[in-house]
Order: sequence, then C-alpha cells, then structure tokens
Amino acid sequence: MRQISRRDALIVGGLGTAATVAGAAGLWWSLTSPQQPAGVGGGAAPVQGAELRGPAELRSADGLLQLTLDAAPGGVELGGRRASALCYNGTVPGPTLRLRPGDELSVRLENGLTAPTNLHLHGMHVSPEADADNVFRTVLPGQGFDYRYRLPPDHPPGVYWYHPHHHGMVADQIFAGLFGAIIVEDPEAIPVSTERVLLVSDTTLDSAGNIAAVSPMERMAGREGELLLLNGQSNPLLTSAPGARERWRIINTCVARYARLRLDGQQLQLLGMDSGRSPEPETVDELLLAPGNRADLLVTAAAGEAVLQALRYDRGAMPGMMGRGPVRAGGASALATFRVIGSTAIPTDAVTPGAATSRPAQEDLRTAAVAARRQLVLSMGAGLRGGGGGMGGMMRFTINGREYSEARTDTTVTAGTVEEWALVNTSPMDHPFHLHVWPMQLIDDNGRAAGSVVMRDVVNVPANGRATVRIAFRDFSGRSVYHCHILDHEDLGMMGVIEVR
Ligand SMILES: [Cu+2]
Repeated sequence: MRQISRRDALIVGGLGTAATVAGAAGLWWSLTSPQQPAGVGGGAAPVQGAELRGPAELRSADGLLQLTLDAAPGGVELGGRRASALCYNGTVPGPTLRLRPGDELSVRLENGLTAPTNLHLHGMHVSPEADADNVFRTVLPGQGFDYRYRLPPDHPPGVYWYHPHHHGMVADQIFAGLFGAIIVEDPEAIPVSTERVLLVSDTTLDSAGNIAAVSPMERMAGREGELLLLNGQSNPLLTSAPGARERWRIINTCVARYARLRLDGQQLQLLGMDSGRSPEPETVDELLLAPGNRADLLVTAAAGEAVLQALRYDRGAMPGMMGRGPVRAGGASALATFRVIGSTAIPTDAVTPGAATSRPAQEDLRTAAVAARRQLVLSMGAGLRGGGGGMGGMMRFTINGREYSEARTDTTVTAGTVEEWALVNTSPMDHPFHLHVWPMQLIDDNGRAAGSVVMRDVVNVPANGRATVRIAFRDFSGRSVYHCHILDHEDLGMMGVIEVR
C-alpha cells in the first residue's frame, strides 16, 4: 500500500480537525459518527430550533403521477445558513412523491448540472430496464430524459426515496442535496393525527456556503458531513399534543453516516423498515438506520420535551492503520426537538393501536426452495485502484475481488427463482449492502437467525462479519446492480452487476 500523505491525513471524516499523525502512514482514526460541532465552516453556528418544514408533496391521481424534476444548482438554507447546493426543483430535499400500488410514475428529469446524472428509485420494486429504474442510463448536462415506472398492483406500501445513481458521482451529488422521499400509501390508511416525512442528511459547507470538497481519505472512510440535518434544518422543532399519535417516515439519506436514533420519554412503535412490515407495531427504544435504510414509525406523544438524538455508532476503522486515536468526548447530536404541549385533544378511539395491526401477510422465503447459493465478499485492500492511474494511494473497494465495471455482468440469475446469498465482509469497516429492484429477506444476521420475516433493501454487513439473505427474483428481469450504500465506497468500485433472465 502506498503511503498516505500528511495532507490527506489532515482532513478527516467530517471532523475538520487534525488526526493523530505518527509518520506519514502511522494514522488512525475512528469512524464513529462525529459529534456535531457547535460552529462550522467559517465559524457560523447552524441556526437551530426553527419549526420543522416539510418538502412539497406531489400525489398521484387516477393512477398517475407526472412531474418534472429539475436537477440544478440553487441557493437554499441548510441548517439556517445560506448554501449553494444542488437541488431538485429548487429545494433540499426535493419534493415528496406520494404513490399507490399499481400507479404509473412519469418523471421528466432535466439535468441543469455541470456533470452527468440520472435517477434511481431506491427500494422500489419496478423494472430496471429501458426507461424505468435503469442506472446504466446517463443524462448529460443540458439534456433531459423521460423516466416511466409502473408499480405492480401488489407493490409493498412503505417509505422509499430517489437520488442520482451515476457511477462515480453518486456520493458528491447526494452530499450536495439531490435526494427526495417517495411514499407508497397503505391500501387502508392508518389513522394518525399527523404524518411527517423526515429526511436525515449531512453535508459540509465551506465559509462561502459552498458544499465542501472531500479528500481521498474521506472518500475511503466514507464522508460524514459537519452539518447533521433534518429536512435541511438543524435541530428543528416538532410540536405536538399529549396523546397525539404521529406517523414518522424517516429516511437516512446520508452518504456514509449511520443514524442511531432515540427519542427518550416517548412511545415508539415500528411499523416497518424499508419495504418490510412488522406483523404488528413493535415497541422500540432505539433504531439503527444504515445509509439508505428507512423507518416507518408511530410516535405516541407524551407531555414534555424530548430530543430526537442521533447517537454515535462505531462502524469500524480503516485497515492498515496503527495504534488507537484518542477517544473523543461527547455523545449524541440533536436531530430534532419534540415539544408536546397543551391538553389532550385526540380522540383515543380514532387511534387505537389495533388500527395499525392489519398488515398484509408477507411471504417467508425461509421455507422456499433455493435454486442457487452464492457468496459475495466485500473487501477493502491495499493496492492501487484501477492500476493506479490518477487515483494513487486509494485503497481498492471490491466485491469478490473485482471493482465495478458496467460492461461486465458479475451475477446471472434465473428469473422466477429464489437464491440465498452469503454476504461476507473481510474488512474492518461495516458495509451496508443494497440490492436494487428485488428485496432481500434477512435470514441470518452475523450469527443470529432472524426470528420473523425481515425484509430489507439495505442489509448492514458488520466489520469482519456476515449476513445471509434470500431473494425472490420475481416480476422483473434485466440488468441492475448491488453495491455498498456507503456511497463513496460504491463510487470507488464496491458494486457489481446482476442480470436476471
Ligand atoms: Cu462500504
């Protein structure tokens, strides 16, 4: 492995502080989520405590949602500071799309950026081909493209999201603001007093309000921004009344940051994660959302003020580093403040827990006939990326020893079959594994067998650990991808091509 330059070492994981450097390569740093600094990027502290804003909502009617998404630079407020970001339709996050199973979604994507882009519907069970969820398509600057997606009539309801997926630029474009929520509505609405769409993101602004560039070291670690944001705001205020039952749709859109969430003093019930549904609401104290994961949560409000905390999560350390750095003080960052005031005004019979329990039964692949078993090994290694041209000093990020190549098909699957994949992580960092189009059922999570049907489209594979999933390759055929959802790792090559035929 080539030595890491001191310059690289000084720009570390979103801390903005110098790492311990003992000789050029004697560097170590923790990938624990950093505490949100009080003031960043030129000394201006993020403005906190404003009332939460929600993105604009666009809803399908008569089975169709038709819209234009303009991806372009724009001036927005991030954490209360003026920022030059990348926006969909002028905002960060972009508009929320509300769809129903069986709908058609028609999106005209206009590329007003200076770089190529495209569009991916994360977690959606739609075709990966032609003008649908085709990540191999490129939309050049100044050009547009008409995407058309048809949701199957039995598409799972839940929380999804959209973002660019042009290989090599995914992390930069999402870090700069290109993401938005998709809600696929339940067949029968769950009665709640308030529904909130909450997009967790992070980014770093320089003193001029531009999105900060990141170093090769930050890319290898997976960048974590200095500003932790909820709907583009820093620690916004959510107000509610005692007894209110709220539905929170939480999306972790961060490039690399794990969201380990708590809301102490309030009752939380998990309806589902990703496209997976709990058979009945599951009481939880804490939620871990890897990058890309979503939670569908019921919050029953109790009087008082609670802080939605993002706790530190240790996702491992870079390989090949020596010694241990200092343990940093501090713990959680405040993602939002939940203020519950006033008198109980919610008719409790309208929000009985039973009203949320009638979930459609999910198929259980644990008893399915398995047509093929595969092993996918996620590795980080010394050695020069792509022969070393231009990216000297970068570690290799591979799946089964290979870096991503669009031209190569890594995995060929027979349409209609069920496969079992062992996801093996030989590196000392966690990698959240994402498969497009076809949801994964978690069978074994690092030695713990799943006790129920757990459907995910992002499965965290812990450092030096493993996970086993089963996948039903139903409904759609075509070429698509799987990859690490630390999007810097994806851009660096930790992605493979699957063809279902
Ligand atoms: Cu990774």
